[in-house]
Amino acid sequence: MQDGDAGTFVVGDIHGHRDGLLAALRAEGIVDEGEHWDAGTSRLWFLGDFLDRGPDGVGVVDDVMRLSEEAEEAGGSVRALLGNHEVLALGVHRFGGEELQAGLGPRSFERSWRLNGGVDADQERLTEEHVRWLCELPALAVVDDHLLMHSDTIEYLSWGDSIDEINRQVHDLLAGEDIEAWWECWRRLTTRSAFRGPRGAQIARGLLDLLGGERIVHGHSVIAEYLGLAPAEIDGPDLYAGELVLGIDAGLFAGGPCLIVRLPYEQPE
Ligand SMILES: [Mn+2]
Repeated sequence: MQDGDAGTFVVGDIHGHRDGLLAALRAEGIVDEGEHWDAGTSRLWFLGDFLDRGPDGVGVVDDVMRLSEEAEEAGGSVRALLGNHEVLALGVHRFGGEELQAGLGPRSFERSWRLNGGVDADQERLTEEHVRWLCELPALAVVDDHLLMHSDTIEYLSWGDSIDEINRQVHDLLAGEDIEAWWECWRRLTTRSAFRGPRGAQIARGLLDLLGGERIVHGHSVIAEYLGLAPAEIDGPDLYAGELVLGIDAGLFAGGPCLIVRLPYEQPE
């Protein structure tokens, strides 16, 4: 990539599909044939969900950690948000099959992780360095007037009413050993579809007014399911809710493409 092409890019849920990610980054000119950062001063944001559902979640985390170092040396950046599957897999790493107390029948991180595409090889290969890096990921960020979030939910607001406060609360709970707080984090980040439906635009507007940014960009919810299509039929992100919200998860794990979206996104004619 020529440095005049530098920009801000976002990519959604990789879910262990390392080959699909690297192929998409090569096609966009963000990495070279040797899979090294080739995007100069560009900025690349991952919206979380590196782990589970696919063969090589830890390999994806390794790539993102490596690319963030390479990008920084080139004057660019690679950053990432926390996804619900990071909380789930880290919850298994920390609490294993420990049962939660109150509730509706037996619950543990291990049981939920198994039901949600957990991959044994990821647990075996998670190092303390990975765990530290993942636990430091922010839940939310505003970049170039875009509010970046993993999940299309307003449950983030249960941790605070500013990005700094929400990120601090999530960071602190992941630094702690309170299994109930961890579980609430997983549960909240697993909710979705807050900006769909007749009140979607109004809810998105309220969230932007509170947290900042002019447009929400999220992953987590596979576009094809809202459009009544198969994931393989998707070829771009989904701009909806009065153009206030951009969904970028095209369902790589389910046979969809790995979308790498340049911001600001402009809807094709
Ligand atoms: Mn997710």
